[in-house]
Amino acid sequence: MKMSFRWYGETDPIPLAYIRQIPGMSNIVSALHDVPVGEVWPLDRIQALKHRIEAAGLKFEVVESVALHEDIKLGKPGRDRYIANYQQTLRHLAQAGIQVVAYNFMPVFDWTRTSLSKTLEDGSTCLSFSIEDLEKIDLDQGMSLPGWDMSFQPAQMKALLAEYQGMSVEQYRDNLAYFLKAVIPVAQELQLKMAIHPDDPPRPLFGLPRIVSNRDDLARILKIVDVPENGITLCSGSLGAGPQNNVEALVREFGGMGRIHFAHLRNVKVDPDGDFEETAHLSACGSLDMAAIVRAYREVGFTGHFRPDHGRMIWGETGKPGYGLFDRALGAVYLNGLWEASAPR
Ligand SMILES: [Mn+2]
Repeated sequence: MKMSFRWYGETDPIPLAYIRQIPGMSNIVSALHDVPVGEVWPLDRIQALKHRIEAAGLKFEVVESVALHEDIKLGKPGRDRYIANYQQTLRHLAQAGIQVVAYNFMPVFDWTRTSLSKTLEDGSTCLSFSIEDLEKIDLDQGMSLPGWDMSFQPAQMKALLAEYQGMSVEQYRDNLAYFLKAVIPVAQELQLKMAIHPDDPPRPLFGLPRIVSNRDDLARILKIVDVPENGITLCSGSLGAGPQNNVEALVREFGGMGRIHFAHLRNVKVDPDGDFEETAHLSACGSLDMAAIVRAYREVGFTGHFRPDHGRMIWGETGKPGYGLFDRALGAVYLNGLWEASAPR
């Protein structure tokens, strides 16, 4: 297991030097956040980012994310050009020594929350999701959350949502299959591992199709192109927010197949109705048994990257919600402890 930390590049308020001081931290997960979605990532810029990270004493082996242009998700004629660009980006990433590429296939919205600063009992704040609040969101006003791979103006979003009108789950699955059949062979050639991130949260939103929300969805996706390079970013917090999902069992099943290429680890406190809040990583703070999940990774022989996922805001820190230094650092240390304790004696 290699411990990693997401860093948003030069605009991230957290210095790499601080990340380097987290015990056991070896890797940075990042992306070229300023390249418009759908365009090719220039090789020299990927290399510059890598050198910057390496100069801080860290490694850059995992990219999160290379976002997909909506034309690919919608199955529009323009998708072939964007898929060709995607393939070229993968070639550049492989040339720069990247090993894993995370991406998602959520329509329009990346991860969705209804609050970015819900106050917990201890005075810290966290990201949270409430169905009641979701129903109050007026999409005509547009919507954007910090940390999304893309953002939309209200008019743009309205047009995009209209394009998804009537898109069935089956059609949407076909669009993912079309993408995978074009991209996975290239990844194979390059020895790059593709890792799809589950829907966050794993439930229907705004009537849009959702196809990466549970065990059967993941199994179906792996079968579309049944090679090791077609894999998963197993996000405990995303999948764990769905009462239908047993994260430990998912780690054992898909990790046992060697198909989990990247592990996001965080805890969530989930209500039976599907509302949830993101808690500290500790098992006692949320609904997930983090020790059992980490032990499952250990027992399936996981050799990929862990990263502490979203953290709370604590100790007066300000910054990108979910992506502060302090709580994610505590998460990394805790996860390292669980990993160490799960070693065979
Ligand atoms: Mn995640």
